[in-house]
Amino acid sequence: MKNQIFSFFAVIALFLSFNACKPKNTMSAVGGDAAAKAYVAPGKYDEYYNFVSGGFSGQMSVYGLPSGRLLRVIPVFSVDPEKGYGYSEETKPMLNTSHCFVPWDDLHHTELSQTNGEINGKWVFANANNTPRVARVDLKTFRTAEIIELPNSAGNHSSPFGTENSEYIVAGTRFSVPADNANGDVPINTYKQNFKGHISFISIKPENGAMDIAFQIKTPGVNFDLARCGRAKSHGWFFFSCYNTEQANSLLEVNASQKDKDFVMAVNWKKAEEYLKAGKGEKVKTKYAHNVYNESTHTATSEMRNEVTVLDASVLKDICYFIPCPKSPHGCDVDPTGEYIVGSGKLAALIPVFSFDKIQKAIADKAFDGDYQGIPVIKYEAALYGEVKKPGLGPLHTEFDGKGNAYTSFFVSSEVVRWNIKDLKVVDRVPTFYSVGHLCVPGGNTRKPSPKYLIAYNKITKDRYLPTGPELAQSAQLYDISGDKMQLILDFPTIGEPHYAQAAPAEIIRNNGQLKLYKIDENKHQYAAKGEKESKVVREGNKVHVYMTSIRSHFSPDNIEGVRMGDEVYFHVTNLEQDWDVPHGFAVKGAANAELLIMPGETQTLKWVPDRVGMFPMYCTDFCSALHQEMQGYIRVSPAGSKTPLVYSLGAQSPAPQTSAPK
Ligand code: RUQ
Ligand code: CUA
Repeated sequence: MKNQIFSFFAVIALFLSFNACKPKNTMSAVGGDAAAKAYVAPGKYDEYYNFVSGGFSGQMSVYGLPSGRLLRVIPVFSVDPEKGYGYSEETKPMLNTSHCFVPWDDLHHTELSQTNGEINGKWVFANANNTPRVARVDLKTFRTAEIIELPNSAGNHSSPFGTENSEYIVAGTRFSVPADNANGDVPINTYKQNFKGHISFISIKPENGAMDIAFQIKTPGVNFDLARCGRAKSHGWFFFSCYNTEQANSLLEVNASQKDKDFVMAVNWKKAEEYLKAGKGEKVKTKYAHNVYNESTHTATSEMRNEVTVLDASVLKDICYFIPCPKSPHGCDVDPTGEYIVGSGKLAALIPVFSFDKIQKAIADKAFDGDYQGIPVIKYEAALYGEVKKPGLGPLHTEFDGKGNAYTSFFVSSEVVRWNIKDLKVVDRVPTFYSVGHLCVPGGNTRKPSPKYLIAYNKITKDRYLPTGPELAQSAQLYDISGDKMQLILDFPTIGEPHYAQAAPAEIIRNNGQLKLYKIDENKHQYAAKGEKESKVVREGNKVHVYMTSIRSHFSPDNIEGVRMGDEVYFHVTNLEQDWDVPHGFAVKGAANAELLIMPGETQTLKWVPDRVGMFPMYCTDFCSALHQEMQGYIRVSPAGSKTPLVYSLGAQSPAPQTSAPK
């Protein structure tokens, strides 16, 4: 034990000392022509969309590249008062889970949908790490369209990673835990007996992206970290990195760093599909939420599911194989040809590159080193193509340029290293000025990368920007990788901690049929008012429904009286505009949630429970015309039981006699 603790401290000391050696001459890092390379003139469009995870902010942000300009923040797993997401009655169900309404999560990875191994510009998927979920964002609207919760999982880190035709989005649990239908009330130190891993295969409907958990694979209890699909020749396979094969349940920084090698798990998902068809899956009771936003009713619904089909990898012997991989692997990346699988051991001094052909041969020859809890372990040498020697310290993630090069991030030595996949020689290295995490080459996870830029997303910030109190700006760095030497051309700050990001050529997304507005006559919202004539106020017991419209520059109605203490008021605001980019906002004094931001043709609802008698102004929050400041109104609140009649009006200097009969 003494020895182990010593080696543990030695490793930590190594980390700390490298961390501390910040590059000294940061000013000279950017050459004179760099600014021109990242410059996008005012009014000109960027070449790429970059979808960046927001980490603990729970959202995703969209940047233009090469400018690094922030174009949009897409709320996914966290409420967002800027857009009313999670606050409006229509979007609240999106954040429902089997636990309850969960307004926050930790979003680590983004994954663009693909056709034939190339980005198709339809959807971008994202994972919730804490309360395991996968979301689908529609790239016609840049909005979260669907969220599915993952049963039998905890810490959904190895997620969401897609197959070449988005047949599946795959998610591996970080924490192994007792399955949902097993007794979880067991001593924590019974990990080895009671804790299991689960990998979810979420099917994606090609027509509309609809998600469903097709099956899960049950594995021994380990931590799954990251994953990549096989592509081209290895299509039909999936590769996951796993650590804590020691199955420790405490002080993992020591106890899960014991073994020399952990595993990459190779999964034959085509085989799993066959077993599923043959009825080899077990239907298991559980509970998980499935939330869908309907674009014609402008309303999300949340449905609770109670069953999932599980294939047991220790019984169905030929769907999962373990490949030894040094040491606590993090990234597990597959090159554009599908032949090379790169494992990045955080504590390893080399990078192993596995060969898909050799893995297939090893399986055929049964070149196994026994098994790990019922899963065959392929001999390291039998799967290995070769090792990159002395590449750097703390390898994390690898991307590819499609020209035979791989790019690996090194957290400890703070650099990006370019190496040749065939001869495994280091070709170039460039400092990152931060402790770097993920990398992104546009299309770097596809058959056809677009190898002009590389972006490094940084973990531990150093002082590259003006200080902002105890917390410094999170950051990304952009490199030009088109030449022989990688060149840093831009730093840009990010929202939340960026983890993985993907980028796509702008044309693919710009021309995907972007939605400019919701057609008013296709609005099927239950409480839509499709013209001012339809605007009204209706009392149903203590619920008051305001069918309100907005158009430049007034609400209808804009005077409401007869609301009483004890009422719940629902403002259903329909934006009657039919021009691109003319949203209206809505806010009322004392509202305990957020504003609404309503797109042209859309209906959104704000629930408001008045807390006192008096006069409450409401107004439009989005500057919509020269008379935006005139876009306002009043609601009068009377005491409970008062006889003030319910009246509403527009343009009347005294209340119009449009009393609506109480129901
Ligand atoms: S990661 S810690 Cu993707 Cu390197 Cu989350
Ligand atoms: Cu509508 Cu400002």
